[in-house]
Amino acid sequence: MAERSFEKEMQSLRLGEGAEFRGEGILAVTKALLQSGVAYVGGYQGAPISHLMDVLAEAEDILRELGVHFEASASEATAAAMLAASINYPLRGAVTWKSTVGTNVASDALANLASSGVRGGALIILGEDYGEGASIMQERTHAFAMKSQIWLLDPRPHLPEIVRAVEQGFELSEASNSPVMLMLRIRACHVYGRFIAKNNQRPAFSASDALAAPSRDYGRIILPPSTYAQEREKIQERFPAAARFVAEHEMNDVMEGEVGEVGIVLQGGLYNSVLRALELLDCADAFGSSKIPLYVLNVTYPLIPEEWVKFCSGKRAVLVVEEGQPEFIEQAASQILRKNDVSARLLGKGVLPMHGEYTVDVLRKGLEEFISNWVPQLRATRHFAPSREMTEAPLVAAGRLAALVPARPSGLCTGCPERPLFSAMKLLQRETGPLHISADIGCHSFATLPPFNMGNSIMGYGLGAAGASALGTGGGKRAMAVMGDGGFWHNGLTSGIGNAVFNRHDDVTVIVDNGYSAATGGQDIPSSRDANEHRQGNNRIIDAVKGVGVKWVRQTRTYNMQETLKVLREALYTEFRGPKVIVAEGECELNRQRRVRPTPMPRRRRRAAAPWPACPRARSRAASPTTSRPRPITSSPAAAPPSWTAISSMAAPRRCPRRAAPTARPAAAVRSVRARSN
Ligand SMILES: Cc1ncc(C[n+]2csc(CCOP(=O)(O)OP(=O)(O)O)c2C)c(N)n1
Ligand code: SF4
Repeated sequence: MAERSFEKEMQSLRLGEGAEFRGEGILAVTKALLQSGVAYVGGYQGAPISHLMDVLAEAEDILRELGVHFEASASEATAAAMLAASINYPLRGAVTWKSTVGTNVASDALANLASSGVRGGALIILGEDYGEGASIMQERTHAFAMKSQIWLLDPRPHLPEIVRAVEQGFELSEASNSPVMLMLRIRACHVYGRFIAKNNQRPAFSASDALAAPSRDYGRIILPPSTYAQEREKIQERFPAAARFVAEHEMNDVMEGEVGEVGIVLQGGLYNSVLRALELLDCADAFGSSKIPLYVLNVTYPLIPEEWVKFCSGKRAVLVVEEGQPEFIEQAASQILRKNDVSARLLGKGVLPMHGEYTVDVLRKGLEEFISNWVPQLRATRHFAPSREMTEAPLVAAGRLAALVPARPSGLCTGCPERPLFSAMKLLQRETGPLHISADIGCHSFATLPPFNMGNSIMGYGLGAAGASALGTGGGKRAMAVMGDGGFWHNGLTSGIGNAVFNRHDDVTVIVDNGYSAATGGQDIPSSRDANEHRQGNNRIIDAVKGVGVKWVRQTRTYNMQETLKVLREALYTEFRGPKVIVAEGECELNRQRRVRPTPMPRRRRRAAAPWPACPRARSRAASPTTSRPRPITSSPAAAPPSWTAISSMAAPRRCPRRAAPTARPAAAVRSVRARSN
């Protein structure tokens, strides 16, 4: 269940030639894919492209009308492998995920794809989660692009530019037989704007065309000796073809300025912030006219030496604005300029910080230093309008704000089913002393923060159980691991649970079964109880766990803390040797509110939601017999998995019958964690 409905916006995806499209960057990407004759699309949710997956899922009817195949992939590796269809056939395909984490997961398939080369355009749309507000370790996609020779687009955050990047991305891919990455920063994903639409196109070649006449070429398979030829092809043919395409189609922008002696080279994605910083220094206006010449790299890999030489020749100094480290572009630029005897002084890191997001404030400081040192005449003529400085000054100084407003660290929503689970784990440690807990990615990772303060490490999505591997057989106190249901299906079933069985671990894994990929906005996963009509949901976690050989499995309701505590205690002290898995059920409260409250969300597309009895007494009468005991899963489970309503009636905590029905409660009472952008 996606966080919000895009039903209204869906209409704009049908706009035809000449109509004006207005909307968010993410939606523009979807429209551009349809205009480009894409044949198949896949991906995995994660900020800042979760909305793209939501939009695509909601646009599934439109995609089908056009003959476009869409998949909510099982993982980023699955999505990347999907691009194999473009190796042998002129099929255009696009996939999307959060980078760099998703790119890490996908990199095996990506490296093989880049070696094989593609016939049909292969576009990888990446949500670059770097900087303030990012939710992952701070790294750059640039390194992946260079190591596998995948071209990297970083367009200006401006809708016509984003659309152009999608359309030209496919063409570039086909012209150079290489995959292309389209990097979208958080601001680019959510920027609003407009562009003139074109007609949507059915794919020129379809999957059925491919299946009717399968094409096979050993030269495209990543085994020797093909791989040696592919490596040569990459360098001798594909790289020059890409550089030629970028130059001939003027994918990068040069903006002339008043002063010819200096220049600024910047990543396209930083254009809006650089322009604003220059404006604050009175060196540009809000409409894009800069006194200092700009060379905007909408393509950051490959770089085009001739363009650099042309832009830098005759200049005394050039500043490279490149966010993050290492300074790949600056290093390459210094080589280009040195080899071509261009004497312009190259500046970059040092004037600007080596790490962290280049916010307008950071850029303004760096640009001010650059301008003062190299074109002081611009400073001498500048006159800051006092009103402008006032606008940028914080309303309340940061120090005072800290004293006035209590810090609000991330935390689980009010009413979150994971709260009682972690409370039980905390109570358990009063008896056992501190336990080693290997944590995972998802809402549950916020248990590492107050008030729970538990979780010793996080190794990646779905890797909670694997993160406890080295401690899994030690004897004595048992290690514990936590894993979300999303992470479980993404890879945890094999990397964690299957591995624990195979290696005879003796540890305990708690799988948090809240029914959704909750932290990313509530997308459906294979065990979602009411997955939409295009997906096969309700695949039970306990069945999968037993299927890979776990003998000790228990289920508990998180809201029933006594039951949960009992199961946890049993798992830690049982004589049973082998991995122990506890499936802790409790529907994500935020998504539950969306499910039960009356809402204009397009329900018709979903399977009929389970009825929600207005009165808790009626609910308990309707429910199957309640038990206050942990339910060992030793025999075959019931044929039909229970709905959320039925589950939430089992062993539910007693509640006052006079309490208002959930539908009457304002949904706003539950604070969204989506703002934390996972
Ligand atoms: C490799 C990777 N892919 C995607 C993400 C984005 N992401 C962060 S949290 C999350 C969903 C977690 O779902 P689940 O495991 O069910 O935990 P929940 O949030 O529901 O508690 C995803 C997909 C990521 N961090 N890493
Ligand atoms: S989104 Fe759902 S699972 Fe996540 S903290 Fe909120 S209620 Fe809990």
